[in-house]
Amino acid sequence: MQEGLANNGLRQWVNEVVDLCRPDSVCICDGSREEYDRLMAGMVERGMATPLSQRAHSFLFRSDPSDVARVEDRTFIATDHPEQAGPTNNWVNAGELKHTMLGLYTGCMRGRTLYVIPFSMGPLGSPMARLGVELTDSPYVVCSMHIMTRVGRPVLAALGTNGNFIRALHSVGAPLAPGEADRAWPCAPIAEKYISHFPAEDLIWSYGSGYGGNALLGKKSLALRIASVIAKREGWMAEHMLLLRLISPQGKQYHVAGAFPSASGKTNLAMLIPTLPGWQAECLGDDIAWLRIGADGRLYAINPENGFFGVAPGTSYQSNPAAMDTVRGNTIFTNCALTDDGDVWWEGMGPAPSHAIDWQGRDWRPGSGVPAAHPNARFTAPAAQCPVISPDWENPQGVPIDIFLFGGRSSTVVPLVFESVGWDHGVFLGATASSETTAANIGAVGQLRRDPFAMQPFCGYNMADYFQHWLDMGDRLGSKAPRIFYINWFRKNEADEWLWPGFGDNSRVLEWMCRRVDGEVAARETPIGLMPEPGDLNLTGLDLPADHLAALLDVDEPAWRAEIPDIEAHFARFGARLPRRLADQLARLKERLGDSV
Ligand code: OXD
Ligand code: MN
Repeated sequence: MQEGLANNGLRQWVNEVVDLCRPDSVCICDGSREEYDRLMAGMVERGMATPLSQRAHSFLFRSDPSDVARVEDRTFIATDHPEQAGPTNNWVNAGELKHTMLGLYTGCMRGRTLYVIPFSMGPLGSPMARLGVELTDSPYVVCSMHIMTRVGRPVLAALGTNGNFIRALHSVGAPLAPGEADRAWPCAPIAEKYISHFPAEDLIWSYGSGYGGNALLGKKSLALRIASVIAKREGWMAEHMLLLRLISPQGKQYHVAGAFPSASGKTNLAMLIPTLPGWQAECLGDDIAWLRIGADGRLYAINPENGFFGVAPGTSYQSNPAAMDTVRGNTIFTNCALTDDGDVWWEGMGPAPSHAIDWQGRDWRPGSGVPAAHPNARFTAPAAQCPVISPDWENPQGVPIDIFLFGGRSSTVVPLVFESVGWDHGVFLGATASSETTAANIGAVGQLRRDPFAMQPFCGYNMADYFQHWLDMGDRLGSKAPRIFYINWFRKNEADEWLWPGFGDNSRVLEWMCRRVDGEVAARETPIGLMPEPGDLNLTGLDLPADHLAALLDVDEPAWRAEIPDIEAHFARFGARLPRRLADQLARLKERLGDSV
């Protein structure tokens, strides 16, 4: 009996889970540094974590090779009827899935400790924050949740005796027989992994994986899948978006919320260091935004997270100096390579070491033909350590959004930037966004897929109803709605070279958007939307070949016409549930492209 827990609902739930999962002991997490240090020391002692001598208070973990990324195929939205989950989700009947998972959970924590992690998504006390409790048998999850959310005693205090919270149950799915030695990364085989969501009960059940996106249940499961359902019900928005503040040379602030698919440069853009003289940027969040309409009718956003769970490969002092400084200490690294002098290394970080231990614990040398770090290797680091974090990143009221960005990785067709002609057109751009797939999910990499609003893996209900929710929010926001832009930093030419330098130079494109918001610059009307004239982008100090600029701002009409059947097929998946206003937008695009309707 968990008598130490004052919250009645929590005490009862923990008792039920103890009866089901049969852990050897229960630990109620207080969120203290002492707790973090104790759990880490235990993991080091058991050979699960390696302390890094070159980074203060930092540790390297190597996962099981089957447990390196989110598993979309094993991620479920469980409801009574398939239409509630819609065609973009894996639907399972809620009752049947519970039956299967109860079987798996029975006795699954034998030989382990059950940790009770009370956590808050959003700054405690913010009207937009939500409380949750994760029950897990993984100390790696506890330490990661310390970084990624606000955990422990203050949350228990906020829960009081009868406060509500979202329930999130997690097990690595690897019970230990008496005397059996643990593995460095316990988990269940792929076919037994279940990342399950029961939106009718605001309930999350995750089994068999220790990987962040599957196991840190405050993040994708709560703050996106379950929160998206709550947000629809309550009239706000839970989005897969970075949050960024831009400050002009005159000191004017603009707030940007941007939706991009996993591993497509969101963290780099969130920590942008502008190359445009006089401009500054501050990071407010790199992955998730919760947005609601404020008393003044504008849309306000908070970042519900407390840390960054970023993709390490490709991160360098050139691509993202702020991220590199963020991870200098107090960081958990997963599936990076270990250098001989006790540091981490990954592809794209800088010169390769002459020898390292790769992410699978094997000797590695440059030229060995395999990457030293897994392509989805991650760092988990406190947001407060980011040198460009905004002083307002924990503002309980959030920040007012001026600009929405959608985009993806497209090496062809999609130009550098275009603006929607209005809200409905903007929703159409979000709804038809596409991108090349990355290593953030287990599956094929580099294949083009529609990823509406970058929410394909994260929308907890029928995506057609989610589109309608966007339209409804626009109706409520009216003239105070943010402007919507579509961007693509990833365009290549025939020689497979990037056309746009990206990173800090992306500030040049953002500056054009700020001038559009202020009504300072006209835009060229094209069939796909409003675009800058080449001379409208401030390219001072940038050596961009004229043919690159021309290609970046070109609308290849035949190529866009060729996209239409794919958009039609994408929309057809939603049948009669697709909002009429989006079908109208498609008809107008066809008209503008000179295609018969
Ligand atoms: C992430 C993801 O980890 O989107 O943020 O996969
Ligand atoms: Mn993400």
